[in-house]
Amino acid sequence: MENRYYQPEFETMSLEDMQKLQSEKLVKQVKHIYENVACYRAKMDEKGVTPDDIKGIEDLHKLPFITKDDLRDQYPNGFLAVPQSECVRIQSTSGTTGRRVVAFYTQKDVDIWEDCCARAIMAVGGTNEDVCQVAYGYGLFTGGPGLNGGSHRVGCLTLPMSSGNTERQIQFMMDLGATILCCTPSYAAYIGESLKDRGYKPEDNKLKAGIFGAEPWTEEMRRDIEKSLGIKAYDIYGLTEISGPGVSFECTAQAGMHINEDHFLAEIIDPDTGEVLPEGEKGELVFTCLDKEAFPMMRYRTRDICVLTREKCSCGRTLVRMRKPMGRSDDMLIVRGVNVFPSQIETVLLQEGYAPNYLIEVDRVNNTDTLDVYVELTEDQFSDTVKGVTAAEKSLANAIKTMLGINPAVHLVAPKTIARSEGKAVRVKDKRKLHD
Ligand code: DLL
Repeated sequence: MENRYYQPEFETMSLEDMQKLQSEKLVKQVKHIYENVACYRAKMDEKGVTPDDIKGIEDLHKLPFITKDDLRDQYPNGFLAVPQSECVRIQSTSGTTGRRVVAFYTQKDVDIWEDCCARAIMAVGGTNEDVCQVAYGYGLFTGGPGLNGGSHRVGCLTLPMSSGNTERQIQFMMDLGATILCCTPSYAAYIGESLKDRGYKPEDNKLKAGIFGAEPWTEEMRRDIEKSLGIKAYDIYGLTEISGPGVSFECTAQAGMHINEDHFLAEIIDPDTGEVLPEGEKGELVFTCLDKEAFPMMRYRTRDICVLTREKCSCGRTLVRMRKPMGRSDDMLIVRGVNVFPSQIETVLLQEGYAPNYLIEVDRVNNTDTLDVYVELTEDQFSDTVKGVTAAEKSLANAIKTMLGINPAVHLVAPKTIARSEGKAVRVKDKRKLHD
């Protein structure tokens, strides 16, 4: 498939010019956040750094980090850097009220974000001749709105399907001849299976490419999806705090994701010491937003473990590439595209009157994530009627679904059957093999 650029002037910029541009933007951006975000100003003051100390990207390491906890402490708008009247949109991460992050956007922020998604669509060969089916969730989640905006910018006919209702997805895909599919890789795999179940062969659909992200997936899964849908499957990465999908994207070389580094400056740090690591070393990915007006993250710690490379890419883009994230340095799980913190499940158990003896098991069966929650009953709760247990399991599953937005399988087990640990409790078993 032909590789095209949406904004070649930035996508193929020389390293020297890119670094000059990044430096100019950084100097301005540090002033903007220092003047408008009290808690970041306090962090800088505490470190003894002033905006005048930042002359270019070589001084980036002097700036304090922002963590998810900082965002939680400042919920909902402590990081808002412009008057709210200048904002046109919010998006938000999944999670409990305590963990939820609300990201604000001005029109310019939305424009840049959509440009980034347009780059991703053109990088997989998208043009105004394409029919782009967006089957990421719409609403607070950034997936749907981001790819929707990118698809408009490229001029594709956009099918704003949102996720779910697979019957309807398939009907529109076939009737309108969708050529590009955007959704989570697990949903793509499910759509592939559903097509097969309905007697369709891969060549029966008009799809040529898929843009899949929001959760970790393997090369093996890529091959399965490519086979079942008869397409090329591409990765896309992003996070709500930095804008949404399109922070980085894969090109037809399928060899890592190009970071839109004219907007998002990337660093890799040692997650324990915070020290900046050289190119090629594995560590935590940190982003600084160079243009964001409303929610300008500075050295935001993503918790994603990753490697960067500046090796030349055959597509001609000079944008630095990141490998697929190789895990996280916190306990967040991503199950069917939804961010899940074990503490959320624990909160529900306690609210529902269960003891905090539980085990969360995540697996991937036929390319679909499974979430099993084993919960130990106390002696008092232990009921010998199967009916009683089944009803209690159902009710707990519903309560967890309300919290997370995804359905778990709940198993109530007899007292003292979940192994106790002598050190830190092992509450999560992630049996998915996500990396080589
Ligand atoms: O998942 C944004 C997105 C939407 C990206 C659609 C791609 C496509 P959040 O819900 O804030 O935002 O979750 C962000 O998801 O820190 C990673 O841990 C993980 N993640 C996102 N993309 C990928 C990917 C969206 N391609 C968190 N591979 C991030 C692995 C990913 N993990």
